[in-house]
Amino acid sequence: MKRFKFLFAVLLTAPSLLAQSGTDTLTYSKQEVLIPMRDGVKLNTVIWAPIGISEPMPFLFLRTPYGVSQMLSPNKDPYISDMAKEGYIFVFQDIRGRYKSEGTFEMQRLMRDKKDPNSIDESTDTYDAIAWLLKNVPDNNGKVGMLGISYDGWTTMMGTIDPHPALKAASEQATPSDMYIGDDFHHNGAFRLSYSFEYSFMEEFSKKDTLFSFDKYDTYEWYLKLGPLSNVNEKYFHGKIPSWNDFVKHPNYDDFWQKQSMAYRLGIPTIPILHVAGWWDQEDFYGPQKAYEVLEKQDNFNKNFIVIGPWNHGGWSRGTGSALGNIKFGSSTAEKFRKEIQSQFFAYYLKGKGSGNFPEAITFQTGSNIWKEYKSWPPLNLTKNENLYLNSEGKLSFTSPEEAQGFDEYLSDPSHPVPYRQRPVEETYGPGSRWYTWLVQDQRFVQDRGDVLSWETGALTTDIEVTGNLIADIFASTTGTDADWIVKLIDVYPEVYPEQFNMGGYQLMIANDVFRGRFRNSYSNPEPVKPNEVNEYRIDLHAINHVFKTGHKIMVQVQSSWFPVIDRNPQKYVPNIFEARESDFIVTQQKIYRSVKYPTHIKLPVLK
Ligand code: PG9
Repeated sequence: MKRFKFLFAVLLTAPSLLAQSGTDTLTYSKQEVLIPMRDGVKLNTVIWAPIGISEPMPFLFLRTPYGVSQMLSPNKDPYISDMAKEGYIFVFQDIRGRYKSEGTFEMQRLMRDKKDPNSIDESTDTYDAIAWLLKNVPDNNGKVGMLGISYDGWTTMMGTIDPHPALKAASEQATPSDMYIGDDFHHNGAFRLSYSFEYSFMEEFSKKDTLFSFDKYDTYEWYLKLGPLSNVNEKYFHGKIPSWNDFVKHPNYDDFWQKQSMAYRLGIPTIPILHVAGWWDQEDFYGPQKAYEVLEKQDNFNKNFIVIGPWNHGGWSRGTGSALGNIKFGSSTAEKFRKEIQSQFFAYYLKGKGSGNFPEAITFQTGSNIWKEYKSWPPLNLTKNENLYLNSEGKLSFTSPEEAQGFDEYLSDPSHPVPYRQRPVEETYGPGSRWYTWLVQDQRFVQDRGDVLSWETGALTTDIEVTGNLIADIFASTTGTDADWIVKLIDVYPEVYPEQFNMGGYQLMIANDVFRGRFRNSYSNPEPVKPNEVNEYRIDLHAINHVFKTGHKIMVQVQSSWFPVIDRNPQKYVPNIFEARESDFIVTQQKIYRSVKYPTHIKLPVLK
């Protein structure tokens, strides 16, 4: 995540001093150096060292594609300022091919061939940088911690693979874990068009972040006019954006995506890792939970931890975290994370301070707005699965349907796709963008569309606490030969809500995801859907920890487009959607079943 783009630049020559006023802040010196890697490529690195401290200090190391020269002094950057007061040597590095570093950038570079002694990857770059720092930076205590958010979380994870022995702790925060299944570029095989288009251009057009220049403020309209995805290279990228070429070349879950995934890369954990995720992370919600899960299976020394809070992408690194959009949490959740969780984690493992008694999982339970601790994540034996069924007349209930033939239907028209957020859909990272809070937008903005179906419970007479993984079990048919199914689980606030008047009747998404029908049997070998055949789609809606409060209602919405964050499914099966022609996009009729034979439902882990 590019955290620093709104912060003003600090221009310094190396080395220099940054005087701080106040009694509880340290003074840091800044030095910018080029660190040679094993293949001779030099990586630009900024070192902020505390001045006038008598004991040797550990390093906190962050590696990023987003440019380190302009990053703020650690005691001015809210993400790390609490730790800056304690004293660390902060090291920020431009990864290969980005900003002032030499070499070539490769999006989430694959792992090196370990048989080739000259091969490199992000792990060897981390290793080489640490070796250099230990030798060349005075007054270090020989210990290194790594941290970072999103791409920088991913580089943190890469640093933990074959780690340098001095690497003693790491906190990956919102790392992507699988770009095909659940993170930035695809969800369940459905392509995240606007994000992937804009991000790949931003990173690969030049060495420095560059926003694509849209000729429309409302990119919904721009992407619609774009037409089939083949127009991207034909009209704009001309084959010059490597990641886009990879998207086109690898439409299915092949070796390329599998080898990128954490499941493929990670082995047995050898150092303590704190994973951090946000419930409303619009980019990498799946990633940190997956990385935690993969390592947890082999965590023999019990040092794999997870924290999940009420945040958007990186929301824990800035501000108080007492609200997200309209949603209030009643306390400063981000400040608590930085002061009481992140700082203490590194203080213990890098300085030996504190008890080291870290709970396995800490989550902020939404709805009730309280912090929880669990011995495992998701917790075992606390919940039982209860099914919430779609019923006739838009009703949702814990009773299964009795109708023999029940279904609801809508037309899905690729020339009039459902917007994923309220228009205008500003450029993702562009001025005035509401990208950052779209997951908490009031879903009433689409409820009246004929191609969005809703089912709702009555007002709840008791609180319902849901903790753990949700599955949507959808029975659906289409008149086409492919279809997308988007499922949203929504907390509907009471119509009159005196605690916060603008939340009256608010439809807050608690869980959601999209599934591309062609992948119902395999992500690697897609198959056409048979027109009018009823298929069962089991869609992972991921984990939640939420209390649906008394007086609220629960709602489920289903739709077949989410544009332009998800590309339009042509709805006529073509082997590669990136090569679909305009004429392949067809209007289809979708049916969602709610009958004895086909009881569409959401499986909820409800507190026993
Ligand atoms: N979500 C961004 C990203 C990470 C890794 C790969 C591609 C994109 C980020 O915020 O860094």
